[in-house]
Amino acid sequence: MAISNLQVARAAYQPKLPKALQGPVKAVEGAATQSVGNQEEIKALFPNTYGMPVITFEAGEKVDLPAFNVGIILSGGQAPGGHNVISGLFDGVKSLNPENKLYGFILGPGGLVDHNYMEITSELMDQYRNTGGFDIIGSGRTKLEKEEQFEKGIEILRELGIKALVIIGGDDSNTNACVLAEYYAAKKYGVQVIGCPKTIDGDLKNDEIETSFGFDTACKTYSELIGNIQRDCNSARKYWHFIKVMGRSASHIALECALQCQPNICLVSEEVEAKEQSLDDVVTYIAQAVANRAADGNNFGTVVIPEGIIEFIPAIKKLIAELNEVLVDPATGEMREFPSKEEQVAFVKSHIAAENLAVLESLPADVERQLCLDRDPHGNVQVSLIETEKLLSAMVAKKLEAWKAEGKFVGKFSAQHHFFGYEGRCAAPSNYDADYCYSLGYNASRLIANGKTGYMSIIKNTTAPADQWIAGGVPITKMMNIERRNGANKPVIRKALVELDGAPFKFFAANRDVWAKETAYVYPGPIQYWGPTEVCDQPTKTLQLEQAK
Ligand code: FBP
Repeated sequence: MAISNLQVARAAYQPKLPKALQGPVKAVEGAATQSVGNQEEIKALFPNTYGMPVITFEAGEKVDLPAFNVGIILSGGQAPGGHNVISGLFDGVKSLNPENKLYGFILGPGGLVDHNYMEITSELMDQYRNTGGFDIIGSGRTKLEKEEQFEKGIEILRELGIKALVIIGGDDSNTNACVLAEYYAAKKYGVQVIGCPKTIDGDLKNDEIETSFGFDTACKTYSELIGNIQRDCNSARKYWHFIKVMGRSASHIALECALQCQPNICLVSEEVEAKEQSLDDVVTYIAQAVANRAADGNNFGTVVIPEGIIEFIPAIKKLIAELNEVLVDPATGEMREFPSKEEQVAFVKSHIAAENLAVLESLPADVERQLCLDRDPHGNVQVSLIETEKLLSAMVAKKLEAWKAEGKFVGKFSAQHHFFGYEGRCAAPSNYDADYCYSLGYNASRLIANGKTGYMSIIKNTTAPADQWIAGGVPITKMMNIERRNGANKPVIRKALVELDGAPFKFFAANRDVWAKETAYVYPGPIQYWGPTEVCDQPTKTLQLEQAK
């Protein structure tokens, strides 16, 4: 494989570990835990993995363990640092016993079910250290939820002598990891399941998980691009740039990019929902900012849009909830199948309430169609396929035309559109993600060695230098509640949305009016790997504001 000079130099980088993981560990157990909601139901569904304590690792005595093998799965969307979780796990497992082997299941959870795997050897691992992407074994979105899948899984796990399976994923994949852990524990199959918190969306976080890995690098990559656009925008002074950024539900990415770049406008879906804004309210807000800047002679600007915003506009959210019910066959609990997309749209339209149909038909044809079509395997609308940035800019243009006729707008409006998602998901991990991910993986080996199952690997205190980071594990059931999914009530990990009373949003809200009117752009530039620590090793603004004492 041909490799770049940067990759050669990065391969030599030794990621940092928390002090407790630099030698043998002992597990210190906290008090019994409870799920964040629906305690009785979650406890009944997870009798073997409910209520376990949070674990913290401290320096301990070396224990000699017999050799064992471990399996690893990358699940869902790519996130920078996935290879470092694997290298951390690889090094951790080998440090326990050099005879231990690590097997990767190919292309996500489907690899476990289909018995598609490869051994991760030291030669292979060395080619991927500190690189972006999930290409070492590939990822996939197959949902692990059925008994027959679990049984197919145990066949290959036994054949390969695998004692523990590590699943790297977001909230949906870790929910499945927990169901699998419970199933194998109930059946006394002797296979442990450990999760690792991944997603660029940043919405897998809570009291125990500070941030999901990949969020840091992805946001820095998008912020570099947004900063470059802002320079261009401020140089030519003739365009409004509508920039959609990934984040299927939560607006953490949009908010972090706004904190880094200070665009004229950043929409936050959670605020749109809380204020019960309509699509027209959102459009009016943007158009007003355009008009205000035009009045100062500034016919240019930037608008950052979270990709999930469409789902947070209350009328559309209600519509999607009904569409989700209608798309599922109640007899099987599975998505209905249709001979063609046209028939699917027609079926859906004839089965929803008149009020929701009116909302659906008020939307542009391509958005209408996307909302009626298939969900991803976890039941999510594929918002990355909806061109919200074009929808909003067209609506803003129309409003400004009307205002022009009324004499309320005296400028020019010309728009450019961008969607930043796939550009950042496989970026080479920042130093933060390189260290954080390696630590998460290494730590997972210690959870395995301590016999834990149904836990997620956690690393805390990450705004401090790495040797002060705290390593441990949190029972996945602690993060769960019951939510409606695919037409049924399901136990799921509660997604972390942007908190409107949290420090990151408050900081943004306190400054955004100035950023809207003035040209207060910040140009963060590319991620740096070598150089002053204030340039190379800073965590996200979100984390810094959340952890500011
Ligand atoms: P995960 O939650 O699996 O990490 O994926 C998140 C995400 O990157 C979203 O931001 C985006 O909407 C989605 O994946 C796109 O999915 P796909 O890669 O299947 O197009």
